[in-house]
Amino acid sequence: MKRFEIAVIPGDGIGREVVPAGQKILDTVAQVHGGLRFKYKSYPWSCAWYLKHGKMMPEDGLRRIGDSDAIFLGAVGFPGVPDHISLWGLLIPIRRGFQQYACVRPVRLLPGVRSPLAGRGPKDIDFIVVRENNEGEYSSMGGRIYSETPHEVVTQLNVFTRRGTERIIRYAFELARRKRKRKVTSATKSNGIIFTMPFWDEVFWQIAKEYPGISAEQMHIDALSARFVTHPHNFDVVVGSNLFGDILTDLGAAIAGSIGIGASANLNPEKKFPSCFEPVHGSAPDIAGRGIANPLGQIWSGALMLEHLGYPAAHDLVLKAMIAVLDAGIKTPDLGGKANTRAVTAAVAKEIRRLAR
Ligand code: GGG
Repeated sequence: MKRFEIAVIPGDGIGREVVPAGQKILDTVAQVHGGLRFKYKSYPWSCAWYLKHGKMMPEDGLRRIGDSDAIFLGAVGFPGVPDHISLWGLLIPIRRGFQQYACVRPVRLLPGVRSPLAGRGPKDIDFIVVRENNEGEYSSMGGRIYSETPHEVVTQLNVFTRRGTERIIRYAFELARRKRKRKVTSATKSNGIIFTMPFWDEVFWQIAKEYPGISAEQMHIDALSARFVTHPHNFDVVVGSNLFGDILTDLGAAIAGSIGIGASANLNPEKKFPSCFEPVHGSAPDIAGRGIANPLGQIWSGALMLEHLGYPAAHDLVLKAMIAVLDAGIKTPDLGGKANTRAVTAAVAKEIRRLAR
């Protein structure tokens, strides 16, 4: 029996509703597999925790979860705590402290889901965005002087290291090779951003030479965003900086039907540290507590965790079950359905059991 210790951080808002759904599916997979068990340790770190303790997690938070096999996270952020406090107090320390430099986010229109793009079907939208996750525009370098005076000056430094840029671009090409994808598209903006982005382009083309079997292209982020809408079928793997990757994947989730489905893996590819699996969506305060959040983003993130832990067939099983449930019309309101979180989760679990028989 293989046992995995999972650090669970439900976080805020709908994170507290969809994380138990994801755990239920992981346990269902473990049951039908027979040789796999998950042991969870739950941590209450969140905005509510911040309001009590003045910080998002304890000083030794990373040490407490550092020995786990993976981290299963819901959503971070809630009204009452500024978003930069919650993000920099919890999510970013996890991503950086554990060198989770590759954020992998599949963009796939699943059968049974309608894209807002007219006439597009599952064959048209099926690609992966690789987001740099440790540096770039998400930097704490910069400052603010002469606050609240007419002379106020605010700067924010973008940080692109050679090591960080090379490793994320190489990761994207390696992923393309492993997944038998034909092309890697680089998100850039080297016409307007004159130091970091020409450097990003230079590294991209250097690394591209190492992969003669995979075609490469670069596109300015503005044009690339437009082409997600007009030509989504043209993409296989898209690699972008921290900010570009974040924005592109909200857009990606939207063209794939709903931000509620988008899944994400914050990976430490070397497996020296635990990786963290979380949906693309945030805490959705507008629907939190109503039991109608779409659990599929969290469930799919759990499937990515299974793949990372060495169980690709279990990943495929979860995806197959999700597709069957969507095809049967069992959907939450964000997808035009009437089912609640619990009903969708129960249907996926039932389908997993049926498929495994
Ligand atoms: N489930 C992920 C989550 O809560 N995300 C909130 C957010 O704003 N994330 C920004 C980011 O991923 O950089």
